[in-house]
Amino acid sequence: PASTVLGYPRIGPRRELKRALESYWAGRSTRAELDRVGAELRERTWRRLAELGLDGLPSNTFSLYDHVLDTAVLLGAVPKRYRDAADPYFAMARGTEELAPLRMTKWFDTNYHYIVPEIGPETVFELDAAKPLGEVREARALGYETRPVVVGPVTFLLLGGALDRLDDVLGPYEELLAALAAEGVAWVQLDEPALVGDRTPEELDAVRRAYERLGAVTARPALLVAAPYGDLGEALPVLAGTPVEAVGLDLVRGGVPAVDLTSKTVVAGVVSGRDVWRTSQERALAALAAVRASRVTVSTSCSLLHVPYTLAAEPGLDPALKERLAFAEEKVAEVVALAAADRPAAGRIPEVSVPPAAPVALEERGPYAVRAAAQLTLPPLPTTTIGSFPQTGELRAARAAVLAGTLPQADYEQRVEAEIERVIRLQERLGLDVLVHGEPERNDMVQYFAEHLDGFAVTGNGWVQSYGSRCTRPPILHGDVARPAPITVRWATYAQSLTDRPVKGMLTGPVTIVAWSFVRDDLPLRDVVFQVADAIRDEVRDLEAAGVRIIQVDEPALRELLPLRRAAQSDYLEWAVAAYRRATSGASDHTQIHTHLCYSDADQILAAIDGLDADVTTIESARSGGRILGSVPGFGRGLGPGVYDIHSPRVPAVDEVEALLRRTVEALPVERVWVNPDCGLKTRTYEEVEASLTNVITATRRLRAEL
Ligand code: THG
Ligand code: ZN
Repeated sequence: PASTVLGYPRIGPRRELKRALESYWAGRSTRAELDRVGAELRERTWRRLAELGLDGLPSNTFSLYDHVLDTAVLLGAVPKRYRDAADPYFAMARGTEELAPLRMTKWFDTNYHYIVPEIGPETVFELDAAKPLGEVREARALGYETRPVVVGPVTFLLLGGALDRLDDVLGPYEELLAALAAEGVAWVQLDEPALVGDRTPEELDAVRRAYERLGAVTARPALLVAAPYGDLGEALPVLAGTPVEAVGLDLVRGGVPAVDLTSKTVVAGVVSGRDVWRTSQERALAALAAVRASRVTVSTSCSLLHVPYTLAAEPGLDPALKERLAFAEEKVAEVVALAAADRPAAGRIPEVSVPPAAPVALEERGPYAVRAAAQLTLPPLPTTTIGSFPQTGELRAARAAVLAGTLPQADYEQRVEAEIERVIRLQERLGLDVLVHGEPERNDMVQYFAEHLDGFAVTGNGWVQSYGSRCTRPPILHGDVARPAPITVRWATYAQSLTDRPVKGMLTGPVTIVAWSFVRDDLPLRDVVFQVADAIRDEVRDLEAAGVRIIQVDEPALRELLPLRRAAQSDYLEWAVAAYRRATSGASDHTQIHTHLCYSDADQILAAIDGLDADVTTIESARSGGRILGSVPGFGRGLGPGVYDIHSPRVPAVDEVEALLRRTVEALPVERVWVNPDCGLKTRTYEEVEASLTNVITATRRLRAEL
């Protein structure tokens, strides 16, 4: 069979795009220089894919910021207010002095974030095909015929909350197909990941109408509708009934469908684009053999956007582990090899099933009322922060110098201590009630814990795009997790030694550590998360034993791992909550447990947040003034709805914070309200942080004076 991939990383093997973007944004380089870097990266990708022997090369998988934003531009969905900006594309992505950016949120159940299309009744869809046409021509000039990739109409509109505009948006899609055909393009790929979630009959009808209409375009490329991240379920027969020539199936997460596809090409995603493990040839070949289609093309389950470029850039990884791994280039090679291999006769796909670990009985903490009475006494409306303070360039440079061997570890630790002292003094001066040490020792919280736990490996260059120019280096969780020694205790106790005010211990929760890592697939995810929970549980106990009275265990990714299908959600939430309680229930009643959750779309998981049973929950909801959790029956514990948005450099006015706090204490019993920013302060400057927190404390004092 033929071979292809649904998409490819685009940040550059050495994050060339990140550098070029940040230099352009800072005014240090021109748009032409940025575009040149983009062109180089595209050329390099096509050349590499061709060298590796891949038949079907995708194009338009490159993006300067985000492919959903690219699709909005393609369709003319650029809100009016951005059109006069110096650079409307980046104005939408990042905002300007005058304009807030478009909203950004998580892409399905991944750690990638996309820009949410803003589609209103005033939106006029109008094709601007410059980018996909440009990439097709660019590749052709290099000698490559490509298959442009575009987000499909149903997914695009569902992401923008505007499926009712289907008839309007299909016009530009039809024109796009015609324009690509005129350019001599043979295939186009429309990505429809929204179809692997639960869809209503109306939404399925929209799928039918969309692909009937696009199929009816007289002169058009062949259509591949790709559905990454899961099983198409009831959407597959709908798609199969339309004139599309090919469907892309995720056969890693989804099963081989029983649906008869003998009139279609199946682009069989048998190589996972979501993990870093080598593909089992046996399983992949069996899946390929089981597909009933007129033609099968071997492919990845989704875009390779979610994995690093190549293992070749990881000389530091243990060779035995490396044997088990495949990054993007190695996965392309697997696709090519599978396409060349002989297909066995249709057989059963070998199951990998491991019995889940037996549940362990853990002692539970006392009821909230008992705990609250035993915990520290604080002033009403206690003020605190989420944990991180600005990461200075000096500290990042110092960490790099330790790695390079040019700075002794002891010198580095002294610098970390100096930074902790500065953060403690600042918080004392500002008048915060519950202090933090500021986390200067952590590059990324997940990376930091992974570096200190057994069972994880960290990469040197394994960058994966999170959003725009921002990347993370997900650790690889490959073995049994254990905590060989306390991790955070020395920094927490150092910070506490500097002040009489309580200092919170800061930990990351088990679900988040796993969600932001590449995880072994030979154990049920639940069991892996429980292993991490047990390591965190040990750390909680050690912090407590060292005299720390408040411990925060964050779970910002709790929502992210929520399965896309409702049927699987309650099981997930049950074990995710159990894992959190396993991590925290070793604390005695007099230790106050805090948690922090990012992202305001918490509505779907409110009961689970309640189930975490934390004494205090801080959550990103600067805009909803405590409405969210206050409205949950039974959410009777401490709550800190963020009083300002740290994602923007704007300093909130005292009156603004005061008004928000007033609304909060009207909605919630005042003795349960905490006052805090809505997220960590790591990406802000000290200047912004000082100004913002000063205003938060002034506002809090005004309210306190009335109590
Ligand atoms: N850590 C991890 N994943 C995350 C977040 C995180 N996913 C969700 C959310 N937070 C994503 N946000 C960011 C914010 C900033 C950065 C990355 C993801 C960032 N990264 C640095 C960069 O690209 O320059 C590199 C950081 C490093 O040195 O490790 O700024 O907090 N795992
Ligand atoms: Zn947060």
